[in-house]
Amino acid sequence: MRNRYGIVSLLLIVAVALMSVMVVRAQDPTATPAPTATPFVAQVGPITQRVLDRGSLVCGVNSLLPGFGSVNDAGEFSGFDVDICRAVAAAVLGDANAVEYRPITAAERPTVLASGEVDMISRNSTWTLSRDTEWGATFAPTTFYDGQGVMAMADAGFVTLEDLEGGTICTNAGTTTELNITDAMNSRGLDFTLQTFQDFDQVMSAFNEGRCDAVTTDISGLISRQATAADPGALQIMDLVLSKEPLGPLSSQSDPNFADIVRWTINGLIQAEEFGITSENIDEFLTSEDPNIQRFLGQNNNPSGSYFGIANDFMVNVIRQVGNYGEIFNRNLGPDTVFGLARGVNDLWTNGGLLYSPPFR
Ligand SMILES: N[C@@H](CCC(=O)N[C@@H](CS)C(=O)NCC(=O)O)C(=O)O
Repeated sequence: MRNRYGIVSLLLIVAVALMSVMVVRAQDPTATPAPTATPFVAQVGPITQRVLDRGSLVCGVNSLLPGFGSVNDAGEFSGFDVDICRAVAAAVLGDANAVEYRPITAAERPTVLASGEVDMISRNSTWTLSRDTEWGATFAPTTFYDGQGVMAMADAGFVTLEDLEGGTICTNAGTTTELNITDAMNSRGLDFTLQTFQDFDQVMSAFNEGRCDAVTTDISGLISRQATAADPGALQIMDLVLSKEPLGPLSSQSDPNFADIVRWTINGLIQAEEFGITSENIDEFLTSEDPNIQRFLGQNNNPSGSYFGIANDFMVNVIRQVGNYGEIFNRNLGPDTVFGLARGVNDLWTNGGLLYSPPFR
């Protein structure tokens, strides 16, 4: 009994002591104020600002990879990676056509990113640890999950890497491809000669002249080259996947605001497909009662693009002018194109693929 009174009195003493400290603090003008939530104010970064000032986005692209990035005789660029540049221009400037394309080789990527010659790169680029750090890059979410393959003449009848022992394999310089093929051959104890060229046109010329027994690069690149060759049936993509090649856009890590815009534009393309919002039906969704869709499209005073200091309804511009991820894929690479690619792993997570957007909230 006595013990219980003791505990109660001790608790009372502690409570009174705590209250007096709180009263003293409340009266003391020098005491640190209790933290209160300050409203978030978006800071537009230097790359976003220069895009806004210039009125156009400078995008580093491939000009030699039909389906992903190529240029026609009229100087017009098109392809899956090119559409990603267009989506970012629509997000920042409200105009998907406000893009200056800068064709770059694989090896030029780190230099043009560091010099600020381009605002971003969308050029079949693999996200790796060393590039993320050494290049001072921020990679956006992967837009195309790929792997490295090998292509040879169909009549050579090559099936495994062992069939290439002692041969010459060709690829382009400054790529993940060089290291992957070297690892794959060395780990099997297979001798070979690696010959690299500045770009893939040169690789294919050497191959067609019989100076390479096989060429190696991303499977998407091989499919592109095979589909646009004079005689596609003469070429054979071997049934091998040598590596993981998660391809996507990148920008300089010096501007996290711009990198966020690129990141959420890609997420938005994926999310739009998941919601079933397309360039054709976007207007019907503007009056949607669904709070998730209102937030996504920045309707009904819900913040969206305002988080980055750009148009609050940035995703409306993107979807209306460029379409959702599925539209971009199908237009450039899908069953109705010469490439005839199936979605495979590049499908939404809800269809068994790897594409998954974090929530817009
Ligand atoms: N994804 C790899 C390879 C990228 C690459 O350069 N691929 C070749 C073949 S698909 C290419 O784009 N060639 C065209 C060129 O070099 O201009 C990387 O990021 O290093």
